[in-house]
Amino acid sequence: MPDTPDKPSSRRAFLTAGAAAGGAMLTAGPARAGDPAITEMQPWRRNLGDPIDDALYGMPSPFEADVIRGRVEWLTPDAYTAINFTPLHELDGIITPNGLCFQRSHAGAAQVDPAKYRLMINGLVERPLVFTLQDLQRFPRENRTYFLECAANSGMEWRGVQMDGVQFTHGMIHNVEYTGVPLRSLLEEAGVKTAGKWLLAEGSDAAAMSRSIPLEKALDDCLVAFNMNGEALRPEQGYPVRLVVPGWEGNMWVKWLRRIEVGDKPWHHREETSKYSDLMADGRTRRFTWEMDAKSVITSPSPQAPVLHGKGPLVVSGLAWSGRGTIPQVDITLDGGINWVKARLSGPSFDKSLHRFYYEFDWDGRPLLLQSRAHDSTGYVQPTKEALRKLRGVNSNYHNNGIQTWHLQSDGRVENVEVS
Ligand SMILES: Nc1nc2c(c(=O)[nH]1)N[C@H]1C(S)=C(S)[C@@H](COP(=O)(O)O)O[C@H]1N2
Ligand SMILES: [Mo]
Repeated sequence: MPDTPDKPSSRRAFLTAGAAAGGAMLTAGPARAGDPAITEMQPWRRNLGDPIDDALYGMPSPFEADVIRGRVEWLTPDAYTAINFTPLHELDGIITPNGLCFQRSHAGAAQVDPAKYRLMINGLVERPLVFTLQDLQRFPRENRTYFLECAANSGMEWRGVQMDGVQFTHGMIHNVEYTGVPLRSLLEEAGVKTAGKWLLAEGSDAAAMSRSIPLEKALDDCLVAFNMNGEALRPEQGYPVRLVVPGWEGNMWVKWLRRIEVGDKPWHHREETSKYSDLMADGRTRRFTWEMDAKSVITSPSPQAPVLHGKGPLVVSGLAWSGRGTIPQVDITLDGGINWVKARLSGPSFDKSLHRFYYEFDWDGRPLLLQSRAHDSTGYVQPTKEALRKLRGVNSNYHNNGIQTWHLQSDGRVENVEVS
């Protein structure tokens, strides 16, 4: 096994070791005489760049044009009841750029006029209220970074390997800094009656998405959010206002939020009965499985991010998260789960947010079975797919947080596989 990442070799150590071994481990090449990338005058040195007003809303470099959300045509009936996936293999750090956040919508992305936006709170309240967007923005607001994961993320893998990239096995997730008002503040304004124990959150899109949420969660950490990563929500993420339900399945994060009804029991609507419930092997159904269990995945190398540089220093990069807290530890194995070492976490460790991990080592070019395993702050450890199937059978498409295996081949290509 390579050295444990608890004491990762520094860049300097790489270079010294490389020099000792005759340069074999250097990551940088020697200066080659006549390299045209150095000797030739490139157009960007010879000519002026683009006028600064050419991009009043900035776009990525044209060389990054293939870093985009992805569709799986056979997965959903049409382009309105559909999903596209976050290109996790192209990203680093913990924040998902707004233009790359996966979208799951049941009736397309509503285009809501903010001047006509209204949020109603009704039901078991002292004072039924209607808020405009401006009204919401006069409450004290908070900034919080949370992941949103669809309960169906990795659902296509329940019965075995299916998708050939981390974008499609794990890309129904994004991680965003939200600005919003605690739902608690709005409920206090309306005055929840003693009998009020549940909320119905309803969207104003043509799908009229609606979910029951226990009052306890609403009072704890839910946000009525209007900004993502600093700017206004994108239309596909619920502009101008969406509900943020930290750590809980994405379906409950109602977009284009129009109404919150307070009641004394859950409503048992479609998305919490026939959908987003987990059919077990014995025919019974797990319901109200709101919390997202701890999970992790290596984003690079992965099938869409093969190793192109050959053997030598290799950076393994990945993501870990838990709907119940933070991620104090991620383990890595190179041999399909026989030996485990600790990964190196880098970046902020926010509650119910993505965490970024790395593992650096010298790859000798031999085939590897790469896996990552998350531990969360409650002590829970991410299970194998085998253990999950034993517990829950294979009827469900939801809440698959099993350990992912990537087979790194000698030529650098990577395959989605399972080990048993
Ligand atoms: N109003 C409304 N809210 C909605 C949905 C929808 O179709 N309509 N889809 C839900 C589902 S199933 C998920 S997984 C998340 C997806 O959020 P995103 O589009 O920002 O990724 O939004 C949820 N909120
Ligand atoms: Mo979802």
